[in-house]
Amino acid sequence: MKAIYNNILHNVSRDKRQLAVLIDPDKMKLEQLKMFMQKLNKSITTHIFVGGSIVDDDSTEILVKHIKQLTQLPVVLFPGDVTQITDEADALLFLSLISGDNPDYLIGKHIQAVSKIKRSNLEVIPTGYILIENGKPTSVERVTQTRPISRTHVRQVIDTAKAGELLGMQLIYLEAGSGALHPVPTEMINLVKQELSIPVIVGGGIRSKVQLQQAYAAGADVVVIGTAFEENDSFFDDLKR
Ligand code: 1GP
Repeated sequence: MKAIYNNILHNVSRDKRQLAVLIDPDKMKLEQLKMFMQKLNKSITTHIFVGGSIVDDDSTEILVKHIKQLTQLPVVLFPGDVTQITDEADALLFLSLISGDNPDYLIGKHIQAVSKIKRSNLEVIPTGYILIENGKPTSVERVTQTRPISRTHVRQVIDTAKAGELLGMQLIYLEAGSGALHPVPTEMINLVKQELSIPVIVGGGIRSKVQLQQAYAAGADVVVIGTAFEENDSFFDDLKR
């Protein structure tokens, strides 16, 4: 069953713009969740991503259970670590950090995750994860001990994304990092999109409706926003259905 991935493909084929709201279990308090989800449900959000760089052992599972009670939208894990994989979600972005050369994040963590995945009903979506320099260091960089690709090395980003597709990955995620100073450059999104036949996810540092629209116009199939909603959930009001 590939229901969630097939739905993403279907939306891409109809030019439907997709917005994933990223909820970090380390930052979201359960007391706030109900209000947050009410606003989210009235917005153009199509997916909920759950994950973070540093998360306590059980908090992802507890959070996902609560989210599932408050929405019909698909909940997709975007895990910073194996401990964040829970069967309560619908799908898992099985991320390989292909911009870096740390074997743990290219294949090592994945091997550790196998027994957990096999026991679950999660839809697994192999995803090439590419970190792009944004003007300041990010927690992904710190945790994974890898360097992002320079914003000016566009050819390297395109070829990395293409290599991911040729390896069989089903999504490419261009990541500027949570709270990025500068989002992924629109020209870079555009050139990567032209090269690929799989969907492109873009996230990091997108804080306004204008930036969101610019990312879509450049070719992003799914845009991920976390920090802007964490800081001010009235941003959902700008993005009503
Ligand atoms: C981070 O791409 C996501 O992994 C979202 O970034 O928190 O900056 O929106 P922001």
